[in-house]
Amino acid sequence: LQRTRLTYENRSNLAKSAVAKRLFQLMASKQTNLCLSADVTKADDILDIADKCGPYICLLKTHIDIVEDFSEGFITNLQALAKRHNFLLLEDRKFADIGNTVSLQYGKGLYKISNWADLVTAHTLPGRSILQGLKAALGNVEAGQERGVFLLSEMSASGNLIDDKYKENSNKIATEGGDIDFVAGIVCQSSNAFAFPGLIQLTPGVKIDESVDKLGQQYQTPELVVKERGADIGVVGRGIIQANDVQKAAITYRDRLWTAYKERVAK
Ligand code: 5FU
Repeated sequence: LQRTRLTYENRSNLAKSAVAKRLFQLMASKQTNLCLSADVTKADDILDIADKCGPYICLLKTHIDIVEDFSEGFITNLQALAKRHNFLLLEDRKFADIGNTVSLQYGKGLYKISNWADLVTAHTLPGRSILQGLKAALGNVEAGQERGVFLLSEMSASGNLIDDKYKENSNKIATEGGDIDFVAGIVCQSSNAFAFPGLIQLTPGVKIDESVDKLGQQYQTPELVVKERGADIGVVGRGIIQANDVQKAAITYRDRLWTAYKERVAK
C-alpha cells in the first residue's frame, strides 16, 4: 500500500523517529494536519497568533531570526502555549553548513534552538554530515526531550535548482545510513519524493486564493497538496496571518486540509 493511503495512526506505528510518532498521533487525535507558519516579526504578535490558532494546528513553524524582540521569556511563553493547545514547535532554520557549524548554530548563539524546538529543518546539500552535526548539539538537551529534523528534498520557489538526482539522494540521506531515528520527515512538493511511510511529508506553499506571490513563491490549494501531491501536513503562512480574522482562517485551512486527508485515505 502506498504511504499516502495509510492513516496517520498506522503510520505512527511505522515511524522510527520518536517525534514523528508523537506528531502522527497528535494529528490523528487532534484531527489536524495544519502547520501554521508564524512569519511575523514581533514576539507578542507570534504569541497572539499561536493562542488564537493553537487549537487548530499540529505544528507551529517559526523563523526565529526574524523576531525583533527575541527573549528567553518569549520562548517560555511559546512553550506554554504549545503545551496548553497541544502542538509542536518547528524552527524552519534550513541548516546548510558543515557539521561543526550547524552543531553550533543549533545549540548555541542567542536562540539555543535545540533547547526549545521539537523539530528543525535542514538542507541536504552538505550531505549526511548535516545530520551528524545536528545530533552533536543534542548533548545539551536533557534526557527525554526528543528532537527531530525535516530534510528538504524539494522547494516551492520557482526556478529552484533542485533536480531529480538531488531529490533521490536527499531521500537516501533520510532513509539509509542509520539516522532514520532522527529524521521525522521530508519537506517537499510531490508524493514521489520518498516512499517510506514512517516519514512525514511537510508541504509549504499552500493558499486558497492565490497561485504566486511577487517573490517567487508558488501556491497550491489544500486539496491539491494533500490529494495529489502527497502532503501529510500543509504549511500555511500568509493565507492565515494576513487574514482579517486569523482564527477563522486557521479553522478554514484546518477543515479543508483535514477533509482532503480523510478523503485520501478513504479512497
Ligand atoms: F522549504 C520551504 C519551501 O520550499 N517553501 C516555503 O515557502 C519552506 N517554505 C516556508 O514556508 C517559508 O520560509 C515560509 O515560512 C512558509 C510559507 O509561507 P507563506 O506565507 O504561506 O508563503
